[in-house]
Amino acid sequence: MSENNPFKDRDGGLAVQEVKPKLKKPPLYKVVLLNDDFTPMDFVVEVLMNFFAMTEEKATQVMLHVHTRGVGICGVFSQDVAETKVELVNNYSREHQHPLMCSMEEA
Ligand code: TYC
Repeated sequence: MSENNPFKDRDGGLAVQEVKPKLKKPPLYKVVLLNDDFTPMDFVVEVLMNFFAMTEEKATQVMLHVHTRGVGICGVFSQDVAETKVELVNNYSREHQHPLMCSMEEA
């Protein structure tokens, strides 16, 4: 019987088109620190260690990069995590009366 024959075309003559999956990967965001002339270097190192889980050595490297180049990456995160980090760092800096600026940009 043709119904049970796997080698026989059973689409009744219809063209069948493959559909691409519509799910996109969620975007990632870089969290960055900006340089300024007033925030003490020690404070920036402390922020990088406490909010971005860096060792003192890595935090010092990143801080010096920001100090000399003007901007540097603290890490790459999902939107929710990046927004939370930016908020926590900026609140912490304001609480300590430092102008340190943390922001995010799409990776
Ligand atoms: N430029 C600051 C100073 O000389 C140090 C500093 C580094 C400030 C990194 C902000 O994101 C920063 N004290």
